[in-house]
Order: sequence, then C-alpha cells, then structure tokens
Amino acid sequence: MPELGIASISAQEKLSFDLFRQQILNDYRIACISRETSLLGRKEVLTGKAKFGIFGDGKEVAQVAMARFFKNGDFRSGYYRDQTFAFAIGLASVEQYFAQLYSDPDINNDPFSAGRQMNAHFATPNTGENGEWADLVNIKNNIADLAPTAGQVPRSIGLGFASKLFRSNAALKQFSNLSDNGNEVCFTTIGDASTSEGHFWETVNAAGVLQIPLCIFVWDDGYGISVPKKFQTTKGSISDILQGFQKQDETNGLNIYKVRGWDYAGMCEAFEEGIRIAREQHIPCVFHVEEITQPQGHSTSGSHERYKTPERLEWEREFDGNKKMREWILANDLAAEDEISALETEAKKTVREGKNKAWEKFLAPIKNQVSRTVDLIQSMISSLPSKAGALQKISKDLSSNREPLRKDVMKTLKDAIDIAGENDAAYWTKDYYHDLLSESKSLYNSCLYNEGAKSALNVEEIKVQYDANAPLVNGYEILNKYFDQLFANNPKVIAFGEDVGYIGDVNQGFSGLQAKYGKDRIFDTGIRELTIMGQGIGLAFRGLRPIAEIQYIDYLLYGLQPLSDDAATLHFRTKGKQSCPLIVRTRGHRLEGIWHSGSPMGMVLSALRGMYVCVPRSMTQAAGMYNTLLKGNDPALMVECLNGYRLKEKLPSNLAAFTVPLGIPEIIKEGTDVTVVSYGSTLRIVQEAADTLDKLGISCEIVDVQTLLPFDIHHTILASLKKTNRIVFVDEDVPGGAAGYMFNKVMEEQGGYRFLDVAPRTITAKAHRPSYGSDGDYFSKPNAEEIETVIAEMMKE
Ligand SMILES: Cc1ncc(C[n+]2csc(CCOP(=O)(O)OP(=O)(O)O)c2C)c(N)n1
Ligand SMILES: [Mg+2]
Repeated sequence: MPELGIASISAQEKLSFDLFRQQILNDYRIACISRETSLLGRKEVLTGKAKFGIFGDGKEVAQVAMARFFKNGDFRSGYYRDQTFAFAIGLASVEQYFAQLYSDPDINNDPFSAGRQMNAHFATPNTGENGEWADLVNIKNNIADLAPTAGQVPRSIGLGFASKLFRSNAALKQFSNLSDNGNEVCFTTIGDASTSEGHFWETVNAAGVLQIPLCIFVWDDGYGISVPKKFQTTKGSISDILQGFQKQDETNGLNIYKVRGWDYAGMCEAFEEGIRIAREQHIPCVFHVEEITQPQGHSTSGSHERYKTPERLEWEREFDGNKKMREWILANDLAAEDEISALETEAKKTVREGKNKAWEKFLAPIKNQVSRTVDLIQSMISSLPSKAGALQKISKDLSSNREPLRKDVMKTLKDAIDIAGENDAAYWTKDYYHDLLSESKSLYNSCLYNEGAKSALNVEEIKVQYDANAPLVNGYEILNKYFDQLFANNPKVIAFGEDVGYIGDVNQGFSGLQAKYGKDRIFDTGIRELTIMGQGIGLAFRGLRPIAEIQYIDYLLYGLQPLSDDAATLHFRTKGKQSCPLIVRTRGHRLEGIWHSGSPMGMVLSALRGMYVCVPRSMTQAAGMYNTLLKGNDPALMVECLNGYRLKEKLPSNLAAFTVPLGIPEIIKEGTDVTVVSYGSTLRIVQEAADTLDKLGISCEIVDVQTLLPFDIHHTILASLKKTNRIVFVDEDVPGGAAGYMFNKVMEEQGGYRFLDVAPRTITAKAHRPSYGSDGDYFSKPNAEEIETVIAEMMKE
C-alpha cells in the first residue's frame, strides 16, 4: 500500500484535512457511480434497450485523479473509455449518459450528439447559437469523441499548440474568450493497443518538436479487444520504448511518467507534476497508466473470458481500481466502513434513477407517436370497414410493442396508407406520416454544414473589381498579394505546412510573408500530413482560422483520415454544437508522373461530405473563395491548379474584400450546340478544344462548376442544357469519379435527362495513374483532340 502521498496537494491547495477527506470521498463516490453506470449500461444492451455499449469500468480511479487537474479553459480529446472523467468534471450526468446510450435524438437529453454517436462520446459547444465563438476560457472543453482508434490524437496537437500561439502572439491577446495567455492544457487519452497506430507516433514526435502543453494519458489494460500487449508494443511497454523522447535539460522532448492505474495517490502526484509543467512551461508529457483492468471486458460485443487466462482474470479482480481505492481509504482512516457502504448504496440509487429517467424521456415522444398513429388508424377503420381486419392488425402490433422505435411508427403509418390505397380516409394519416418524415430530417440528417449565420452559402457576394490600368501578373503573385492583405487584416489566420514558412510554399504563395508577419503566423512543419491536418483541426476548434497545407493533392491520402472522420463530421455528429473552420490548401491535377499529377476528386467527394470542396480555375477565383470561406464556420478543401501559378491574371483592386459564392458555376464561354462541364486545370484543355471546334462551326458553351461541394445549387447547368440539348462532363479523375458525380447531379437531381437530344458523355482520365512525361500525360489524361472527337461525334448523332 503506498503512503498517503498527497500531502503536497493538500499543502498546495491549502485544504483542511476535512476538505481533503471530502474530496477523496467524492472521488470515490464518482468512481462508484461510474462503475454502476457501466454495470447497468451493459444490462441495458443485453436486454435490447440499447444497441451497443462500451464502458469505462476499470479506469475509474485513474480518471478521478486526472480530473483533479483539469481546469476551466482546458481541452480534452479522448476516447470512449472516459466516462468517469466526464462525470468527475461535471461534463455529463448519469441521465445524459444513458440518453446517449439509448440514442435519444433530443439534444436536450443527449447534449453531446443528440443520439448521433455511441455512448461515452462527449462534447461541449465551441460556438453559440449564431455561430459566434463561445467563451472557451470559462468552461471545461471537450472536442467530440470519435471511434477510430487513435483518431483523437492528431488534433490534440492543434489544441495544445493554440496555447503556444496565444501566449507568444501579442495580436491574439485581445481574444480573451479564447485563451488566458496560453495557460490551457490539452489532455488526450488513448488505449494501450491504439498506441500501435502511426497517429500516436507522429503526434508524440510533433509534440516533442513543437513543445506544447499536451498531456497524453495511455490507459494500459493490456489488451486491444482480444490482442495482448506483446503483439502491440515493442518490449511490451510504451513508456519504456518512449524513453528516447524524454526531454533532457538542453533538449526538447516530452516528460514520460509510469504510474499504476489502481494507485490513486501515486497518480495524483505524477499528474500534478506533469500537468503543472505542461501548463507553465509548455513541455508535453505522457502518462503511461499501467495495471488497469476491464471488469466487464472490452464491450457488449463479446466476453473476455474467451481470451484472458483464469490467472489474468483473477489478477484483474484483485487489482480492481475501485477495490484498491476503497482499501486505501480504510487503511488511511479517511472513512469508516459504514460511511463507505452508505456512499456505495447511494451511488447505486443515483444511477438507477438517472437511467430510469433517461429511458422515460427517450420513450415519451415515441409513445405519443404510437398513440397518435393508433388513433389515426382507428378513425380510418370507421371509414373503411372492408379493410378493418388488416388495419386492426397493424394497429395492434404497434400498440403491443413494449419498446417501440420511431421506425416502427413509420412502418405502421406507411402500411396503413398502402392498405387504404387511393382513399380520402388516409388523408390525415398521410399528413402525419409526412410531418414525421420532415421531423426526422432535422433529428437525423441535419447539420452536415453550418445552416445559419455562419454558413458560407449565406455570405454576400462582392464582385471582383479592377483598376483601369490593372497590371497582368503571375497567378502566384495574385495569391501572394492576397495573403499579404489577409494576414494584415485578420490576426486569427495562420498558415503552415511543409515548406510554407521560410520559402513561402513551393509555389511562392507565401513568399516573404513569414519575414513580414512572423513565425507564429506562417511556418514550416515536419513531413507529417496526418498531424498537419490534426494540428489544423485543433487550431480551428480553438477559434483560430488555420490554412493547413498538403503540398500536392496526391498526398492528401496521408491526411485524409482526420479530415474524413473528424473535420467533416464534427458539426454533424454534435448536431451543430461544434464547428471546425479549417481550410486545407493544396494544389494539383497537372504536373508529371503518378504522384504529382493525380486528381483524386472522386475520393475527395466521397470522403469529405461535410467539407466544402473548391476547385478554382485561377488564383483570382481562389482568393475570392478564401474570402468566402473565412466568413463561414465550415471546413473546406481548396485545390489550386498547379499549372496556373505562372499564367498571367489581371490584378484585382479589391483582393481582400471580393467574394466568390460557393455552388455557383460560371459560364466562361457562351455557345449554342453543346454544354461542356468541367473545372480547374482541365478547363484550359476544354477551352483549346472549343476554339478548334468553333472553327469547325460547332459552338461549345463551357461551364466552370467552381466548387464540387456544394454543386450548382441554382441549376445553372440545367439552364445551359435546355439551350444546347447536348452535354459532356470532362475532368482528370478516373472514369466514374468526379465526372460521374457531376453526371449524376445534373441528370438525376436536376432532371437533365429530359432535355437531351443525344446521349450524354463523360470524358475522364484513364483508370490507371498518369504515366510520366508529356506524352504520358497526353495519353493518360483527357486531351483537346479527344474532346474535339467526342463532341464532333455528338453533333452527328
Ligand atoms: C481504426 C480502428 N481500427 C479498429 C477499430 C476497432 N476497435 C475498437 S476498440 C479496439 C481496441 C482498442 O484497444 P485499446 O487502444 O487498448 O483501448 P481499450 O479499448 O483497451 O481501452 C479496436 C481494435 C477501431 N475502432 N478503429
Ligand atoms: Mg487496451
């Protein structure tokens, strides 16, 4: 049994012994509440009231210790084991916890995700009702949890790094709702097995380089589902192999601590030290919390008796954290047996009551729907006696369902409507069915993007302007001048990535700007696309406006996971409570060879719903799109044309102000015979083909879609098609990629098929990656001659 060992805390916080004792008993009470929540939660799943459950049993003591050092303004980026921490910091009540377990779609009941996420996925709002940034300094912040293992880790770099910027950059001091001089620490939690992921290693390395207030807690229960540590971690110990990262006096690095998950006092001591140093000196740390147990195994989807030995199971019973903490309290005379027993009994009652309340609240609106449905069917029966039998049956089936769901109601209503056929008796039933369908959209399908004041789609259009003698300059110079003005005007904007700082990016967009605006604003990073994206997500979450670079779109794959799983889903999975206005800047489409000329736009479109995707044809259009995006709260991907940086463009006079609206295509050449839809670099090939076709008497109308997400919201393309009755979609993605997407949008969503005189076409790159060299490019990607041939054929049909 360790010594009491918390004298330092007591002295530091100047607590009387009694207060100190009360705090410990409160921690133990929370540990008991959390354990009971896990036990009852599992039962709810096994009896069918919830679909799936994953619980924090075994990690209680470590988390009440950790919670002692989490202050207002701090950030947690964790995973599904952290319920005890959530209870301890007052983030979640038992009732809210169960509401989420039941997938209650009422945001008042599950304030974290409105039933959109599994249990133990917590979140606190980072914006207010109108999308304004919340007062993050006075709350305990939680960025929404997510299930992909280690997915929570890369963004913690940005959450910690923001503190560094707020401390060092005087221009940011004015944002007192976002930071208190960079004193905020980010806690990130991860399971032992998930440290095998590259995410973890990239993050640890970046944190060591950057020196940020990041505290990583590894909950080491020895298993990742059934796979033991020896298959996960070299030497079976994450803290041992991290030793090379240990910070020394004259080096950067992290502080590495090894503690035992049942040793409350030992953990309090280590956490206090590591977190204090992180907060004060911005030195990151890793707490390897060993000897943690899983009393109920991994989740409700299996039993750990299948893969743990009897000896291991016996050890887990013996070293159960709650049991050990109880023994420690008794051994140190902090409470008597009956006081502890009373506390344990009370904890069980609290959980039972919370659970029951959550269930009643979850069921109440569904019960109302059931009774309304039954009433409607009963009145149909009186008007349709010939269908009484069938209607009575479905009505009875529904009313006898003891645990009905919304889908049972919908199915019954639809069945009733079908049974009635074309009959007025079903009028009110149909009406109610449609009401519920529209309610379900708000409950289950809303908030993919910001929908209100901070929607980029609501940004007012300001037209680009030119002086009479506007000079022609290179495309990259347009961007360079644009970024210069942007950085002068908006202190929240920062840009970073590989080669972005000192040389000002590989195409000189930021050339000279680091020297002008400082290394806090425009800077280089390591080659680590995954955590560059994470860094951007964390910074955006904290109210800054990061522009994070992926050098070429071919390397977006490395950074795609946090964008797809996290940035793109954050607003949706918190039902609008969290936003992440990250701009990912990249370039691509046209250079040479497999990894410098890809155009994986179909991949982007499938993976990044929830982000905007801009494909500007010129750097002027790009600048206008940046302006639009920076007024909204949603994340976006900007794909600049690699072959556009050295093309001449007229320099606008209102670079900092003009906006390009999203989802509005532009007709860049009018024509009468065929509508050619394209975007980005390919437009130049299309233009070349159109010029040749003009000479042959074939008139092409060229439409630049400008943004793929959103896509042509006012159906500009349909209007063009109505005029030409012929359409071809051209791009450099694989067949069926983004051209297929555009085809689907215009043909199905816009109903374009009704206006066709000839079969519509797509012209794309070949299915393989582009071959190297100019000829490789010519034969891999659509070329002007191919476009001319296809269009000439269409004219003959
Ligand atoms: C990327 C990814 N791969 C696999 C899974 C399935 N999965 C969920 S939890 C888990 C084990 C995680 O073990 P560990 O990190 O030790 O955390 P623990 O559950 O033990 O606390 C796995 C493989 C997942 N969620 N995400
Ligand atoms: Mg584990």
